[in-house]
Amino acid sequence: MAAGPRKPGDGDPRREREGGLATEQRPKTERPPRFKVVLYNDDYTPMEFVVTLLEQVFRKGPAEATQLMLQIHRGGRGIAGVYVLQVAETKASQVHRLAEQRGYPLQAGVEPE
Ligand code: TYC
Repeated sequence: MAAGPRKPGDGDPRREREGGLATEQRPKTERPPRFKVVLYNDDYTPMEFVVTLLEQVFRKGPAEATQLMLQIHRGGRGIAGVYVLQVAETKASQVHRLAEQRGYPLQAGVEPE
């Protein structure tokens, strides 16, 4: 029997359903996973430095940066931002590099959202 090109309707009805609309309906809009950049409190990093870092690295406005710094100061840690993995890791590295340049022990971590 000659095997010509397969057309819709000439196959196994189970396969027909699998290849049909039912499996095509989910739009391909899956988001990549996101990661939190967490800043930790310590006793030595100056408040003003943390505020400036939140403004420059995490693009916070002055009021939000100040509130977040105080929240970290009082609560021990806080979320500076949420990003795709590569961006989160870059920002955590920037925190460490800038703090190290000034001799401050400020620590940042990356956690799944
Ligand atoms: N606790 C620091 C101080 O009193 C300020 C500080 C805030 C440090 C937030 C780190 O992530 C931090 N100077």
